Amino acid sequence: MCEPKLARTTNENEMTHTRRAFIQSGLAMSALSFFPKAGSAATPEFQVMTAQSGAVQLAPPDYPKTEIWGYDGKFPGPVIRVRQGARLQRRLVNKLPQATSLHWHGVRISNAMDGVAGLTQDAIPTGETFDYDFAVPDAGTFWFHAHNRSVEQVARGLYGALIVEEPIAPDVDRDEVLILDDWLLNPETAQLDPDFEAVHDRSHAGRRGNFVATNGSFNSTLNVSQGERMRLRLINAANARIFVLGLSGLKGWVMAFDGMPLVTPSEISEPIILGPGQRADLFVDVIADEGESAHLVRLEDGQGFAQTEFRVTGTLASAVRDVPQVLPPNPNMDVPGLEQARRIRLNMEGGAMGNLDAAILEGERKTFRQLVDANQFWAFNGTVGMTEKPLASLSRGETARVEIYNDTSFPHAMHLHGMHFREVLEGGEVGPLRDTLLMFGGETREIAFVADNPGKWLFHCHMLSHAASGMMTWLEVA
Ligand SMILES: [Cu+2]
Repeated sequence: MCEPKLARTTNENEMTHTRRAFIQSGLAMSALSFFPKAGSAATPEFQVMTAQSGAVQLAPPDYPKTEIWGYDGKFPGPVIRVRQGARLQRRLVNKLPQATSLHWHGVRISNAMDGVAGLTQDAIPTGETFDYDFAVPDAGTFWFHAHNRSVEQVARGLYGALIVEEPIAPDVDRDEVLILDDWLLNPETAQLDPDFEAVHDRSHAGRRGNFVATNGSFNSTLNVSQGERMRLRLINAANARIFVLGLSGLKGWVMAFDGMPLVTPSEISEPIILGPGQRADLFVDVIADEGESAHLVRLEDGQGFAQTEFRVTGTLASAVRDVPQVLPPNPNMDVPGLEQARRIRLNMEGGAMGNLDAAILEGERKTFRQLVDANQFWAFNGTVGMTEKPLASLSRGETARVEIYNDTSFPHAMHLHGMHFREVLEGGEVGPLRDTLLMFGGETREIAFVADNPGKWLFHCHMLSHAASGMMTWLEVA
């Protein structure tokens, strides 16, 4: 696909949220709270969000618009910003031609609001609504996306960023949400490839796009000043693409992964790898000179591509700034009790070039050849897809350790709903608190978490073609 210059489109995602604007909006909100609206104790009025089709100019202007599905028909979807601890209420109206549901990825939410069709709620039929209503316990970068026929609905654009603000705004000059995605577009028509169940995608690395974008823009560009400190909220919303990212003209620190602050900011000296569903919060200082450009660089096949360009059009401060203060921790970030923890084993099997000879599909043993005929390719512990019984039934408050063996030839991004986990590293150390673990072929890794959130929690590969063809299980906490 050719790449002529496309004028930068403005959208909600590219709005600058300065420290001053944030403080002002905070003041306005606290002033308002002295004057409650009459009748506010009555049935809450949910803000409506409508899942519907739309058309956006994704490809360069000489191509037609791309038909998408989006929240309120838009892409990128709305950026929802709320304060930590706030209650979030949205009435989802389904105007899609198929049933849907809405998952709040990474939010340690009550189970009934988790939005997993078939596990925590029924899919919302066309023309119907569902009220999502929950408190947001953690500050950080989260996102929301469809969770029924995800492999199609997320690929069509049904997602958006959920930003939960810390009580005291961190010391940055601006705050930018950068949603990274790839689209599989027909190079003639710029329309989405409608084969969401392609055998090759399901059996190999998932549905990968030929058109990579940030916030829906293939030439995402922001004007910045030298010396500016930006918070970049990176969200990998792709069905299967692993983003490997570097910086040029920027000095940066990773402040948080998957919404959860790191204990110490880690200066970025090597590429940041984000699997599908994963997020990273970076603080970056613009060090490129005025008149030059800095970049968020996508590294691929030994080459660098501009994922987002930062044009340096002014100078804010020439002095080098101090290492940023850590972000305040969220509640309940510890994972104690590793020694006595319940041990669970998860073998990931299948796929092309794999070792799976046979597995259980819908209660019956099938050969790999029979699985292929059913367009199913992956198994967890010898079973394809969801089972009647959970992978484990945990007591509330219990610590669990899951040892995961990726006995396949492909990477997988394992996402646990409802609770974050820490990786158990060699020597008993633990890694950062996360909700999605990217695992490469042949690896054995172990995660640990406190089962403190009751309910039925999905545990699946976030490469959505893999989830649709076998890589899904669940845990019960009671
Ligand atoms: Cu996978």
